[in-house]
Amino acid sequence: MLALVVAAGCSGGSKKAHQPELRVRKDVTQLTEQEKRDFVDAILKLKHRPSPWNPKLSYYDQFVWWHTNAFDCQIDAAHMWPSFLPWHRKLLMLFENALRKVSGKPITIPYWDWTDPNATAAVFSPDFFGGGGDPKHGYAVTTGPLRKGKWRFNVLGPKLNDPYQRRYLVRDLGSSIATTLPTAEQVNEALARPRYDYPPYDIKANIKYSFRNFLEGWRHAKGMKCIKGTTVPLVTLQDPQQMHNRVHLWVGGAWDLKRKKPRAGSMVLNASPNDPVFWLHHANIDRIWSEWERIHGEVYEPRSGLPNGKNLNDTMWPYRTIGIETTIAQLLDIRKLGYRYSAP
Ligand SMILES: [Cu+2]
Repeated sequence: MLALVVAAGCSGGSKKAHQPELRVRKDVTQLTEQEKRDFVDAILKLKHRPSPWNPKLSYYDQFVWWHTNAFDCQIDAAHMWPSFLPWHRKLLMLFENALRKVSGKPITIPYWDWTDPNATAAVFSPDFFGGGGDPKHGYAVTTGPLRKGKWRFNVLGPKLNDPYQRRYLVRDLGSSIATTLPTAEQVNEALARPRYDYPPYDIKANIKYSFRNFLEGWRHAKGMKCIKGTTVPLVTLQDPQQMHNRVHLWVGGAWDLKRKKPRAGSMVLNASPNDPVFWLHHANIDRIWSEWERIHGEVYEPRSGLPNGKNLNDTMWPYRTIGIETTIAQLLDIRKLGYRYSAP
């Protein structure tokens, strides 16, 4: 459980200590038709296998459950803190291993470079992840392998976060809330941030210095609050969120903003991994982090002072609950973890 299963095979016949071959996560535009089919098929399979950690959930839904419950105030593991990036890095690794296990194929998660219109078109094509929602059908996705009737949600966030409790994929690509995706210039701006994170190490960390908060995308935040057991960022949907957050908003969309409970698509909710685009988006976020690390070094802060699960040498929820004692420090070097990203 602890050790990462690295792709089999070492290059060369040398008996000297050799480096295992690195897995390569490709740009979505580099995938062959067969690789696209294999990726989607493996996702569909995961949805029908039981989770090895909780027999009540499917293997796929286990990941949705973890992401959703990471917002529990007692846990508060995965967002609005420096642990945002390592937490999702570990989640992607477990998800990638799960895809390999159910498919028996050397699958890697492709990344969606949303600064490239060709990549965006490839992601939302009918033979891959399907298109946007149909406004005549409540913005339900009605095309592709994840369409309504084919792909059902079993894990939903609390009503506070997801008042409509829909069980099918809802998207409104590029709607009024976020009409454009982040640009390559903005990615470069992120890469130029001098520090991994910056006090107070949360949603309010100064984005002049904090790479993590710049990339996570909180803007004009007033803080965080525990409401009915769930950590809620004190921002409004209308606030111009950027980078990672903006991509979630661009895919999901939000409308009827004047309502007390505005409607928002699946990617905007705490249970956002219900839209498998989540994985391609987060692979890209992880790739940008690895780029920043290449430039600035594998540095993480803080070393101490934050609640458990957020400091350099802490283990993280939920991984520690399934026997994975990996610390944040052990998640900083992707080559040591056995993978790299291909150039776009
Ligand atoms: Cu997330």
